Amino acid sequence: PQPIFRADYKPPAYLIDTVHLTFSLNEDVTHVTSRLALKPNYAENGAAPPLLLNGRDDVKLVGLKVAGQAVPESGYEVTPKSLTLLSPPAGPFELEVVTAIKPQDNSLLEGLYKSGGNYCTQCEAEGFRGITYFLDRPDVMARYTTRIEADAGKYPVLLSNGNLKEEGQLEGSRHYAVWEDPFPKPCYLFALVAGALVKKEDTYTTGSGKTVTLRIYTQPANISQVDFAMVSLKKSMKWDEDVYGLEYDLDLFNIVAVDDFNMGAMENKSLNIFNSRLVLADPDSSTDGDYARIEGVVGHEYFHNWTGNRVTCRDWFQLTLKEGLTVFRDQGFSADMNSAPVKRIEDVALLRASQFSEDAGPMAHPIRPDSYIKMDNFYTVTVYEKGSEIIRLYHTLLGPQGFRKGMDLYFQRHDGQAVTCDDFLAAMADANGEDLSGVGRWYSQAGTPTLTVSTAYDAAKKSFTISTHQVTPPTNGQPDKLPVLIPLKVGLLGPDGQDLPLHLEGKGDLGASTVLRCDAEHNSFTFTDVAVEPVPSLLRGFSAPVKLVVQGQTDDHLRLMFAHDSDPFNRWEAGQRLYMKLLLQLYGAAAGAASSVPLADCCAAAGGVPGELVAAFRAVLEDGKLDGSFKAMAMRLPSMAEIVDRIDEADPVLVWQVRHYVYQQLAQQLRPQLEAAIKANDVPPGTPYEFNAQQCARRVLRNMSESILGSLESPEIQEQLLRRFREATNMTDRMAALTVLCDTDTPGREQALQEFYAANKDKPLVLLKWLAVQASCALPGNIAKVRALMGHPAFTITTPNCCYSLFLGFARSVNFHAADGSGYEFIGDSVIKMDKINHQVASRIAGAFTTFKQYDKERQAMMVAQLRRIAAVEGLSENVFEIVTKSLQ
Ligand code: DPP
Ligand code: ZN
Repeated sequence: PQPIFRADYKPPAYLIDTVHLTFSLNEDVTHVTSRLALKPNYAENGAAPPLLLNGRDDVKLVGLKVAGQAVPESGYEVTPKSLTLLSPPAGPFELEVVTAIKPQDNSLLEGLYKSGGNYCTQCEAEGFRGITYFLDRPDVMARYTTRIEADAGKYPVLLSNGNLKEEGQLEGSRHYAVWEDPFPKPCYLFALVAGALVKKEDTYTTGSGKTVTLRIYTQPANISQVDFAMVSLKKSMKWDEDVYGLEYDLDLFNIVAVDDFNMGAMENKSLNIFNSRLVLADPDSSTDGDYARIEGVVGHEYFHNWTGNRVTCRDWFQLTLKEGLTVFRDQGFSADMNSAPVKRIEDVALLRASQFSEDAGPMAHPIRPDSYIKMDNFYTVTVYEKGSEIIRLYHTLLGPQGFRKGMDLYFQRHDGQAVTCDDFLAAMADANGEDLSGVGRWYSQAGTPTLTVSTAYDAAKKSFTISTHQVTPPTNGQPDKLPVLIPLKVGLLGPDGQDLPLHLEGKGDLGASTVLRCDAEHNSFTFTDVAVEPVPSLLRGFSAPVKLVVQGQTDDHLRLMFAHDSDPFNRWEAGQRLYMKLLLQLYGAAAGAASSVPLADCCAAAGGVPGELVAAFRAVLEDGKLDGSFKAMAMRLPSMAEIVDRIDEADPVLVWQVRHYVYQQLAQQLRPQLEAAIKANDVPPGTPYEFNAQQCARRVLRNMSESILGSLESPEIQEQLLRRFREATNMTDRMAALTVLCDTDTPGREQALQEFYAANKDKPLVLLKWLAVQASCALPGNIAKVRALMGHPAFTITTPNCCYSLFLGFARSVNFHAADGSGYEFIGDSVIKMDKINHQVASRIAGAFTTFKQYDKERQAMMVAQLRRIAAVEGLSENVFEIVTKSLQ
């Protein structure tokens, strides 16, 4: 397989004005007739070059006509991946392509396939070529008319993009529907659904008074679970009007839930298709986390209507243009609907746990990659989450109004176009008359910059100087890096922890926080009129995706910030830094000790968990003013991934043990306080479940306290957990208890798992949780159970959700790193097995090995051995090939 390079971009030689598709859906062979109105895009007066259309090896060509005339065999060439019309006529012409496909055999879940007996599509990034030969690239935008013919009994509902133009009966038991989408779009936004579905309908009236019909379709058994998604959709529509002035542009908006889906959801024009786990919700099946994700993803896909659909990407290297921006928008939406500080903390925790390690590994790529073999491999946390952080830079630099001006200009200039990240930057810069070229470098450089800050207070001059030094580490293919523009939001705390007023030389009064622009390797900024030596609060709100090193930052500084910082993010961050220092210190002690010394003794000899830290933790727990969700985040130790990221060649099992030890110590020393928190946050009996900030805060704080106590593994606590599990009145509390129980080797564990299964065996989405909780369990030797689960009726290997729960759940667990290599072997087996079924899923599982350089030599060798074993498999997909070969480079 050959890589494709961003630098090689050329505009297409042909464009398409209109596409007329006819699908004749049948149980054996489905025929697709595609009539394209093509027009030249090559140099005027130039000769017509051959027309190369993309295809796939499971698509069979059965007819080809130019201007109504069959093309002779000598007039075209077919390869497994393409169809070339050798001598197209000069000027515009009509091409008709007829293909035969078998959606029922399509386990890739790209193109047209069947899920739960119904037909559906997934075309992003390059699935449309699995339906018909086409110019499958986002800069070819056309207006689509789609006619669907199918058996009326089996497939009563026939949907595609746009407006329903016509429907009726055909001979026999068949019927048809014709849909027309007035907006030109790239083929990745095409969608078709046909099946026995039922709908829930509602309406939304836009700010300008247009009434939009909203429909959510599911299989009949699930329709009672769509109310929350519908409310989320309406909130999204309102929010986009309020914040960005963007209204919906058609009279109909459809969402369809399907069980077999590679991604989370897909923003097809007016016909969003969702993984059912991101639509269906009820209190007895879904956790608070599920509700939050549903709200966020419904928003995300809806927001794509403008950022992605109305303005799309010129080529796939620009993916972050729509994804980074749309993630930024969905984060803003979720922040406005819930707690903004907690949302920010969660997003940063995710970025640091998964994107930072991607950026440090063999798959490191800039948010706008320079090359790929398989585009599907670049739907990454870098393109999405780091991409969103880069959009946030504009917002931080320009302020909300400046950002909005930039967005307005972006739509004014580019509505209906396929554009680039440079176009977005130019709109932001031009709308504000700012030079933002320093942001541009973030698009081309991979790797996480480290920003080191040193400070100096001059008591005589009452001045305080902040000096910064930035360095971005080398990554695969990018040995040398240049400075990027880092907006550093800062405040200065006085001895009582209150903000000091800020004065910067020549800038007047700046209030409590200001943004410093660090755009060179070294920068320095001097604050004046600083009455006392302050404690600097740096990178407030996590104002840039960097690793911050603060020279001279003491535990006293961190405790002051943990108790008082007016910036909620930095308040949380101070706690994380205190925990991290301790975890690294204990890890160092344990790693240096003889293996015969018990871990607890090593840690105790190294000072254990100091009283000051316990006191700080306790102060948070007992703070009457703090929001419960914030408290729960503040009580959480940095994740395994974040700790591993800070250690050279880490022993992941030891990291897990040290983290567990710290939780146990906190539980031992604060048991009464944790029990009091549990009691105080019990939702009063009889209160119906609601997904609202107040109830969620209670549940998360209670369940976090319960989980910390659970680390004690005392029989009394286990009994209490089993009781809580049984008495839980909603899935949030039930799963919280089950997760803790599942990590302990007690009879209650098996009992709870069995009861959970028995109660939910007809609910596939709930069983995903049951699979995941067992897969990610930390009990030694758990791998045998996980392997056995592959044969359980709850597990269906062709359903991506099942694979994500079981394989990715396991790959996140400490057992993945079992010293005997059994965990690596299991995941290696799974990749090889899955690659015969679904390339995208296989490649995501293979991603578990890409962090191998972070671990100790023995584990590196075992992970590399698995990568080699996978690489040696014959007929490997391009998806998996790319991951393993780049890892082994
Ligand atoms: N459906 C995926 C998303 O919305 C890809 N566009 O991010
Ligand atoms: Zn998206």
